[in-house]
Amino acid sequence: MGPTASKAVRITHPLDPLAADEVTRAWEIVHAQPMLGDRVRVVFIDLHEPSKAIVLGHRPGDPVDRAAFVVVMDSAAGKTYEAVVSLSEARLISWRHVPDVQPAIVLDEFLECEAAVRADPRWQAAMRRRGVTDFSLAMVDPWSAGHFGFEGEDGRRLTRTLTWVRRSPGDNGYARPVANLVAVVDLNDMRVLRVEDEGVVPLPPEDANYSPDVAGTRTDLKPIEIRQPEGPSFELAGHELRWQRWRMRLGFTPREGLVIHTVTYRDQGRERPILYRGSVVDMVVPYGDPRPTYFHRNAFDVGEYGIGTLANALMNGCDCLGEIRYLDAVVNDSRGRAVTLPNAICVHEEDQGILWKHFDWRTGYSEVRRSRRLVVSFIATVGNYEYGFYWYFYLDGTIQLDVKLTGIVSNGAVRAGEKPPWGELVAPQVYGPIHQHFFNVRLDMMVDGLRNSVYEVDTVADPPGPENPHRNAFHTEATLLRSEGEARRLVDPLRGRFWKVVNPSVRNRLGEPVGYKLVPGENVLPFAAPEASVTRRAGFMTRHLWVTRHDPRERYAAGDYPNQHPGGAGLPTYVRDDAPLDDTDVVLWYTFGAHHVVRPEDWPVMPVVSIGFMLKPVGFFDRNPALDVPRPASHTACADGDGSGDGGAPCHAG
Ligand SMILES: [Cu+2]
Repeated sequence: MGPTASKAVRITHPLDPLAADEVTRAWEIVHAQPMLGDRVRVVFIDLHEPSKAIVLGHRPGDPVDRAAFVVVMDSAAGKTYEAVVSLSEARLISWRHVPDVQPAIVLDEFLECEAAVRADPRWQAAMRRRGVTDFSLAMVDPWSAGHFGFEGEDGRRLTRTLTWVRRSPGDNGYARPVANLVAVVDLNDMRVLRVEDEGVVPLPPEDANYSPDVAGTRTDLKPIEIRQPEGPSFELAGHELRWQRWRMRLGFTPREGLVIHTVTYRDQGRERPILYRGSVVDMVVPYGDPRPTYFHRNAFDVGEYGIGTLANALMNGCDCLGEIRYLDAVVNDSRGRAVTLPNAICVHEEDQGILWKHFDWRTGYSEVRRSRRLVVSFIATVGNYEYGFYWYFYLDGTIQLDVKLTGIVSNGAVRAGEKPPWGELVAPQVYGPIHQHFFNVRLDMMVDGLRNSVYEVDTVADPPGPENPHRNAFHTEATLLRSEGEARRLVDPLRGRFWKVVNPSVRNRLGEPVGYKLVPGENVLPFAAPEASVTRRAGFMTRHLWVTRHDPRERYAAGDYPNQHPGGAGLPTYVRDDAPLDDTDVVLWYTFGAHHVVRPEDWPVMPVVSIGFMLKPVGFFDRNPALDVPRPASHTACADGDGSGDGGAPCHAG
């Protein structure tokens, strides 16, 4: 990855992500600020999103006013600044110093930090004690430092680095964790402050490579081909994506990666809004081992590293089958240059089994339809882990987000015969501590308009009594979440709990307000105590659902600057004013946690684990909106399509 020449892209919509030349121009304007010294690092250059009124009022051909939001560090002064730049007028709109924060760690810092640690004599001595003399084979990962109140750390920009060793330059170095060794680095001075060595543990004996020449290739898997001879059913025009009744815009930011904007579904000639903006706005991975080199592992991969900047170029290996269209993503580097990540966003369609079916066993009449989904995805590599973010749109109005976790588990070395209580062995003398991955997705809803209300719906058993003589009765109870304080909720699968976003002013043909429900998937709560640093810093993970009244300044679940933040920022602060929520512009923030008890089968590369949730229409449509999906090609061969009951064989397509 490197800076690319800026090429002019025609901007047609206020939500188009910044083009390369816009990133360059934004930095040219900010760079001219006299307050900045010579040593600066640009953290994020992002679209400064216009107001909803401007976006929703935009008509094709209207002029587009463009602005960028820039976060920049003066490394020499240890100061962080935020700028808003008008690209249309080529001028600075605002400029402010943000005191006492540490922005995300940028890619250059990764590389410079590794070089600084490798060159440090104290770290070198510790490596020699472990029998390692070729320091070029060491991989030094700059784990975010967290906030533990240690003396001398306040106000410094820090990482706590962990070391692994390759056997040779192409080797998987994560096979050989260096136990008990942490180098604490000041990133502004790019200097190793101290090296903590808790004692030598031998390097694990085995390699963990996974290329075909090591792992072999099975030969009995016959090809599967997905053919779409007439091309895909979607249309991608710039960043606007249309598929079936769906229409949306695709965005991308260096911090969040993929953003889904202005999702609508065309229903009986009406274009009906559902979601104004959706993205994964933060995540955190708390680890359960209390010992040195482990306790501080709680990476906020979105807010502390900028997961968009770490997106894979899918030209170098894509998991999608069929007719694929890609979008490049433009991010910035630490010098303020535009970096184009080729093929960062993948768009394609997938067959998804059966959509609906009924066989009339009296008449032999059968109808069946196949489900298909539109997939919009990107994959990011954060050190040892991969995260794939997959948005799915279905023919029946369902939206789904799946996060796919893969890559290499974070690990440590143990002595032969030793097994720590806080995790599992994955290979001889390699240990994977128990941990969790909490994601938070921000869903700025607009179900048939901006004014919505949110209900929690539980199923409860009726009490015994004359109304319930057979004691079988149960029913749902919907509770309006009246304020931000009330709307801090937990999942409850034993009550069949879901949350429903309705538009009280729009009714379906049955007289009920139209709605979409958030259906939780697998979930869990954190095990770190309320007083633990990570719990304070990632307050969002203590509740599965948060609802806020829309405020354009409230964008990130763990706050604007989670790196080294002492805690309390983000959602716990956003809801402190307990704003009323009924019939207003609401934002849902859903936290979902993957609980990872590491397995030997996760080694050396972990098979994908999926976690996510669905948004499903509930009284949004008057009936199943997918009745008109055409029959599968094989249908007529097996169904008695005329309904005469004269003996067509039942169809088992699928
Ligand atoms: Cu994991």
